[in-house]
Amino acid sequence: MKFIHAADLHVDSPLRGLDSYEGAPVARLRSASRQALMALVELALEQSVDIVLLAGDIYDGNWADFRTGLFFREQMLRLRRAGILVFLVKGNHDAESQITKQLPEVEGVHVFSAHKSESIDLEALGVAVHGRSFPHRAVPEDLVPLYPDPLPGRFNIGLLHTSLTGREGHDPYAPTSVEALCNKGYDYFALGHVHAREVVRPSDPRIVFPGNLQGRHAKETGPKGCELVTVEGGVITAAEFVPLEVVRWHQFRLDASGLSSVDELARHFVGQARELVADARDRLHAVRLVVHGESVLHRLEAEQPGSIAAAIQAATQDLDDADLWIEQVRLDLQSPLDRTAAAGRADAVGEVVRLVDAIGTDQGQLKAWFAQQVAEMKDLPGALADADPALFDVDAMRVFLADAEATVLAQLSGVTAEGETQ
Ligand SMILES: [Mn+2]
Repeated sequence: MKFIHAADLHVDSPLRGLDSYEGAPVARLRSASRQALMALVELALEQSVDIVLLAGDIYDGNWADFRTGLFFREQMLRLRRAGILVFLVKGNHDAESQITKQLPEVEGVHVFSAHKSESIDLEALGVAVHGRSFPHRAVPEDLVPLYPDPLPGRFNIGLLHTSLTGREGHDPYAPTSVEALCNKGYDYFALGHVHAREVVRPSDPRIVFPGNLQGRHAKETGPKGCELVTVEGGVITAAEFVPLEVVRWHQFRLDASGLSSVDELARHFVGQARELVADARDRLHAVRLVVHGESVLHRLEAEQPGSIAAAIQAATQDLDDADLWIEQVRLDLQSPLDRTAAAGRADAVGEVVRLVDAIGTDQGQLKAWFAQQVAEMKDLPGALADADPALFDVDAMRVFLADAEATVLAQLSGVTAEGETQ
């Protein structure tokens, strides 16, 4: 007996803000959640699995129109025609109260009730599936005690949308503990909700968050996909993760230490980018890049803002053997100045470094300085202009201070012609 376990499909999840990125592959990004579901169906057909389990958040929210539901239904029919059974629970995003539009149900696709937990006994497969859907977006109680007892002589699977004991970045819904799951007496817990894959417990019972099927933004990085599990004689004999995403997100730090020209930067990036895509050439790679390190490129950027991002874009144009899109280039560069030596200098450079040291080592001064800088920026974008400077953490302020120092020093070095090693 073989089954697939997936969760958090978020089909047709809206991707906000894409229009602000020039050259963004908008159509490919928008269709990625559908393409990943189609890839899941193809895997199920190829592997001739018996069951597909979907552990909630199939939809991101109420459908904008019926096309979202019709697309999902069409994919379920492909499974149905191959005799594959589907079991699903609704999660917080697609809770019963959230999805107001309805379509005729598909025979062979079992949607667990939101009002009571149920068990489905599949005698021919030697499997029992237990589950319960979310009635509302917020489910504060532990649902596990309400799940039925295991059926004797069956491989018992619990299908559950839960934050478990809490996971960073995820709202605490249907919280429960590993201990509670273990005490239930099931063989496998097919969990959903947490978008990062996690094998919570490898066996007795096996407890898995498969992660989402397709990353939706730069914070959902790396391979995304489903679990493919084989059970023989009531025992798991194979379990593997199968990547299915069509767009892979990356957050990538490029070390620019010691690089002294945009050509060097471009060459360095091309080498790293080729490695990044090497094990998955057949998909789009979306990259959020942080360029860091001590480099005179900082001075170039201060003199000609946008230089580094443009050099990276240019390098990407040269990469005709990789399907790569740079979502964003962030900078975390330092000027290669010897600050200790500079602090002893009698000139303007020494004065700047001493002033920055004084501000940076006194949190009160640092906060006051930061608030003043923000107040002086008249043309901040709306959301940022309304942000409270007190909410920024001290480390973020220090990065901002170091950036200001480097900018001032870059300008000064043009006047004094010393302090830079170029
Ligand atoms: Mn969820």
